[in-house]
Amino acid sequence: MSMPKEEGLDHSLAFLKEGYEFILHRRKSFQSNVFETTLLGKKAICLGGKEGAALFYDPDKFIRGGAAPNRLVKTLFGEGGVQTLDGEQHRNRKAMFMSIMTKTHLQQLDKLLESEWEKTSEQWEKIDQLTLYEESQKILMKVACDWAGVPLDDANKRTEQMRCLFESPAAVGPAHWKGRTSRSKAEDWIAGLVEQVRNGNLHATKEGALRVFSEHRDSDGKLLPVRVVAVEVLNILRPIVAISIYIAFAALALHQFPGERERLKKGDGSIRRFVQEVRRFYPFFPATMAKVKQDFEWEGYQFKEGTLTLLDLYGNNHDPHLWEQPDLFRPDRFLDWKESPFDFIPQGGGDFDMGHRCAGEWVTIQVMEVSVDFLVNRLQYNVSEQDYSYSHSSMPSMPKSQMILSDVQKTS
Ligand code: HEM
Ligand code: MYR
Repeated sequence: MSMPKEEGLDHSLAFLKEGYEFILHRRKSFQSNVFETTLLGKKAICLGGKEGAALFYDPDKFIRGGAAPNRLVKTLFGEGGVQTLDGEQHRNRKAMFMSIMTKTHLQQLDKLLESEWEKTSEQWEKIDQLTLYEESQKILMKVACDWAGVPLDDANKRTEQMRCLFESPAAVGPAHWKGRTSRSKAEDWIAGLVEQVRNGNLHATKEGALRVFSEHRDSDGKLLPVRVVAVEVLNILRPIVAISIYIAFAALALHQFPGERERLKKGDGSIRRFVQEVRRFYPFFPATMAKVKQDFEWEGYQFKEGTLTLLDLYGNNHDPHLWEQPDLFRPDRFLDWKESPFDFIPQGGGDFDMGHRCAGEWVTIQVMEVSVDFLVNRLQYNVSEQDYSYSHSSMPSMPKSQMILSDVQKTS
């Protein structure tokens, strides 16, 4: 049987224009969770739905090596990082990441974050207004470095480098190139620290990523190349700073759905539900990519070895077959959510240890919970008229005015 196929030479332009909704639009019009298109001159299969996600995360069917476009590897991912590994190498590397995600280590992160919010928001009382997106990045970078055992040499410069890494993958022209330069500078910085840890000149905390990754051994018992350790430490620092996008969206939701804010303030409904709905509702990571490992057949369709395949992360979070009225912001939907690893997948799906699901999903939820609690219960502020819109095509998306807050006061 032949797969539903979008005719025409190339659909990269439509992808740029329709952005987050590109795959879901076509899933709806083909009435199919699998279809074929052409992106960047190459045949690509798009998958969605719970079954599509389950298939995508079957390691016998798909591999990551060679799947991510160069512009993503050169900015967001880095070369030789966990995102690009398969099989035993991936299992070993992923275990390294998950080993730092213990309950006690996550509690330490919580404490660091709370105290940084405290300190910083005191400073905010002294200024007229601030941009939450930008200011929360400074908080997050400071906390991420403390947690990872990384001495932060120049906070502003390094925070900007992290921001460029996640803002640049889909950008064009200078903004994209700035991302590539930021990567090499940030890698140089961390590589220098890895060398100091290894030769005993820097005593980084025992549980932090810098020390754990510097001392980690692969399945052959060898230390990782210095550059690869740098890439992996950045795979902790960068995404923690990227949570600033979700914090800005959470502040937008608190502003645009004041009833939900009131409920949180009264303790009527958990912060967790609200945070989950922010992660479901707003566009962030559009789709993830893999390649067909070897020829196979699924639901009568042929998947040919080497074919690029995209999983519709945003689309599954907005799939009307999986969510009632998906385009409404309704945190209570999480009260009876059945916890499938394949429907709610803003940070990837499947299994943490065996698959490529985001290693930092718990960190993200926790950081958002602490931050939302602060915004709702610890601060008072005004949100003046500004552009609250956000694009469904520029990636990553964020509220256009980046959430400007004014007259911030701490509540006692
Ligand atoms: C992987 C999203 C935060 C570390 C991923 C993937 C997505 C994602 C979509 C790929 C899933 C796949 O390909 O199957 C996000 C979003 C975040 C976030 C939207 C919000 C800011 C974090 C944080 C950390 C982190 C805070 C670390 C503390 C990682 C790592 C991987 C990953 C190491 C690679 C996992 C692997 O390949 O096995 N993330 N993430 N992420 N994320 Fe996150
Ligand atoms: C991180 O790993 O730093 C967290 C998330 C950053 C997301 C940035 C999204 C950029 C758009 C990627 C385009 C993918 C094309 C399919």
